[in-house]
Amino acid sequence: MDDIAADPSHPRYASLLMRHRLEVAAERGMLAGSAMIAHGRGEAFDYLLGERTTESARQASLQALAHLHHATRPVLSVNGNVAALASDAMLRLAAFLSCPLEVNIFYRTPERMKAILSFLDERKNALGLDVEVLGHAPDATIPGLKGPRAACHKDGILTSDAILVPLEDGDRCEALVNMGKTVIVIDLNPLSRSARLATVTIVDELSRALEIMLDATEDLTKLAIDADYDHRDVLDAGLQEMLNGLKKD
Ligand code: PTJ
Repeated sequence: MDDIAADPSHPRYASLLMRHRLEVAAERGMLAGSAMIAHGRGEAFDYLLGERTTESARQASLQALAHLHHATRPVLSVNGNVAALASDAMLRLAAFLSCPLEVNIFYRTPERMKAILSFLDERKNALGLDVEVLGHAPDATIPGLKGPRAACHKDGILTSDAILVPLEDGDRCEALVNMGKTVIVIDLNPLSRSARLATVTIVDELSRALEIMLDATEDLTKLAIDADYDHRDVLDAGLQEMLNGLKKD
């Protein structure tokens, strides 16, 4: 899957690897037509961050994990880009949390759902993980949304109390927040509607953010929900890091 021509010592290896994963996913029919545009936008913001995890993003990732760990019914949502870029990490996180992973895509077609579900199944078997993967038989709708993008599972997204939605559309994020859930977004764009609306927003590249969360599962002693956590402050710190990056010569 990750057999790319570039050498791991290449300074932009991580970025090349992510692009390769998207190309493979596109060939398998997993991606939306606008997936590459969304990725390019993310890359541009990541460039401003210096393609590294900032202190505020690390703080947000740990807070996100604390919320998911202490939730009664956590769920991890997976769209086409997320499946392409970080299936293994999402499956590992779901295994740690003993929670379902639900495929929930914005540009929903039966073909794409099938392609993503089959890829996740392959990765789950390759990793030997026991994770419930939902999305195949939606039996509920997210209130406030219309059309196929509202479809979800009753035992998954609908009744979850905390949800991780990386790279999420603003409308859907708003609908999930309106349902009273703890909504955790991973989005490199600190100005996006999803980033502003969520309970916790991680302004970091998806695979880096997930790596931090997975590393943190090794030592649960530091994993407490911080009652003083200020979402807007942390988000603004992410934006400030980018502005500082622009000022560097
Ligand atoms: O598979 P589907 O049908 O659900 O569609 C998925 C996409 C991502 C195409 C769809 O949700 C979409 O159009 O998303 P947006 O509105 O473009 O938002 C995606 C956000 O994720 C943007 O703000 C990007 O900056 C950000 N982003 C893109 N790649 C990454 C990222 N953030 C973190 N890590 C990334 N790798």
